[in-house]
Amino acid sequence: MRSPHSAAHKPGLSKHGKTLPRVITLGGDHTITLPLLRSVNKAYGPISVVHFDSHLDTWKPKVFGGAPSKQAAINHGTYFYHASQEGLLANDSNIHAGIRTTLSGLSDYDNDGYCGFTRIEAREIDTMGTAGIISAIRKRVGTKNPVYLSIDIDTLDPAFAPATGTPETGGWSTRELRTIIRGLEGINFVAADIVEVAPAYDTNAELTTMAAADTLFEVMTLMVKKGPLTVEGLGEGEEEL
Ligand SMILES: [Mn+2]
Repeated sequence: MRSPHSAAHKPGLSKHGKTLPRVITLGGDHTITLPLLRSVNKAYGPISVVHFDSHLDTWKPKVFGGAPSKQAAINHGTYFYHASQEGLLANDSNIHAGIRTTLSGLSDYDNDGYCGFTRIEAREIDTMGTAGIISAIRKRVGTKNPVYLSIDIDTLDPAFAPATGTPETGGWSTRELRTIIRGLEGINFVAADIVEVAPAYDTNAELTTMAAADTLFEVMTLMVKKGPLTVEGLGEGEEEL
């Protein structure tokens, strides 16, 4: 019988030098990214994150939710703060895209910077265009290092993805998000998630789940086109910064 195709015997990108399979997670509450990053950390060490979201998700527990208990301090607006505190994020090589959240104050952006992130705001698509956004993300994470991709469906405008817990107006269209993700070809995405989809709140036409499924298609296509995460492929197509 033919054994399943695998590149596990080849030298890979992980810190133990193995070629590991990628993991894609679908949800649900964005807090799940914290345990996922902890697992990814065991395999790769500190990792760069490309984060599509309308919110920062780096809030300190006292700012977001009031942290009434130790357990409640970890939630879908604070998990990146905890990830940063736990040393899971690579220094200064993480980026948010699609941001348009209400802020508690300018200190939110300062704190976000301390967690190692820069930001592309949703409205910047009007001046930078999708090409400018793609270029900024590529420059930030490069094509050499392992990268984690986290996509909150609320990156999309509620017109395209209404079924989510914390919708924000003024977001990108499904076409724009798909174009931007397509532009990230060649980046070493070792794992990804697509989260905050709440099918029970969707329209009869199932707009949100359709957008999430097609976003997943784009992410999987990036990974398939890139091929296994072996060391041989490393460095090819590296851009000048
Ligand atoms: Mn989020």
